[in-house]
Amino acid sequence: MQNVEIQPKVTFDSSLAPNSAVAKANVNIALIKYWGKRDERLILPYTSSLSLTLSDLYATTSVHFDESLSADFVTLDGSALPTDDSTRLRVVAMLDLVREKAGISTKAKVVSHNHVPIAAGLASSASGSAALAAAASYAAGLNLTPRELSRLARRGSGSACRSIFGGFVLWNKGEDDETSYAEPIADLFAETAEPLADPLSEPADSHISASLPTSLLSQKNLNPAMIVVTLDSSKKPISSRTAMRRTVETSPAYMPWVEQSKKDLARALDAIRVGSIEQLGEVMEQNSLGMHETMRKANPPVNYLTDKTYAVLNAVCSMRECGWPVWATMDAGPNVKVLTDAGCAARAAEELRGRVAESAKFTIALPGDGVSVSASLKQAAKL
Ligand code: 2P0
Repeated sequence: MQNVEIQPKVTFDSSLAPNSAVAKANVNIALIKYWGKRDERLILPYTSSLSLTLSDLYATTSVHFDESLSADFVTLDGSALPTDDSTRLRVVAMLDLVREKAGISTKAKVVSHNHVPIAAGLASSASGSAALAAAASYAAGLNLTPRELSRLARRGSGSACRSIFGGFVLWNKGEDDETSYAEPIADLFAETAEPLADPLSEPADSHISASLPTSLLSQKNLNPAMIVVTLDSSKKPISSRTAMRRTVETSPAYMPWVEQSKKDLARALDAIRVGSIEQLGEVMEQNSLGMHETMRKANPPVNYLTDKTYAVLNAVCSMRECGWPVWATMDAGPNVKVLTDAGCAARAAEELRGRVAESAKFTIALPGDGVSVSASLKQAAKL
């Protein structure tokens, strides 16, 4: 099977009317997780994280700054959001950041659509915040670089900074607002020159790119796919923002996980470098289980995983024992994402379906592109 061609960068179309823009951003799944902030206002994380942006699961957002508006007007999936709605307040906070940077006070109309089926059980905050940051900054005339755009998206929702880019993406935790941003692994691998002395040594904390080699770097042998196993698509009992805070404040397992996460990240980057899906899958699964362990030890405990989750996990493990290249990762919910090779994803999904007694929905997702801002999206997005 051929590698999937993806466009990791941001693409802009300069034919948009002044004051308005439409952006499309894909969801991303963390392979090495972001869990916990050391600065809540700036959304600076304790750990660097690594994700895969997925295709065909995305948000589209249009922003129009309009002098005739007396307040920001926000619609989500066709419904106008009430003034005190928490999602609307987060949108307005992002608009305020953009207005401050652009030196304007004009109110905006924001129209956003999730093209992530609710039944997929995937969080849409990353794609939604990334699309909003891209559309709003473009409409306000800010000529942001992709890195600046990633930093801006981070302020809306941490994981959104990764949805700015396509393919494998690294979020450097950084030290401050300026140094905490995501970048495509494809760039990282193309830019750096020095070989790694020891691929398992800890990466430089805030700037992992500095420790990555160029010459050996190739993603040729990796054709990743994600099988999304949706067990439950209802709203989570506790928001990830609240659960993260509680974990940082009360879980004795949290700081050890932060330390382990540095090693996991180095191992995952090395796996991508050498094209080993086995190594990537193993470290991804362990990192996710470790994150959930930190939550279980919080006070009071947070438990997103259910009996159904464990049933799928057991099936994944038993498939692996039979030689299938499948590894599981779970986020702030009971659903399971299974990393596999795209060449066998359809067969692996069928095999897994046969082994899981629970009723579940199976979706196969391939790597997707970075955010795009384009006039032609307007029609496609029905905005
Ligand atoms: C991640 N998650 O790395 C992790 C793994 C959930 C589990 O990022 O508070 O919506 O807006 O920064 O980005 C979900 O958290 O949280 C998340 P905020 P976000 O994908």
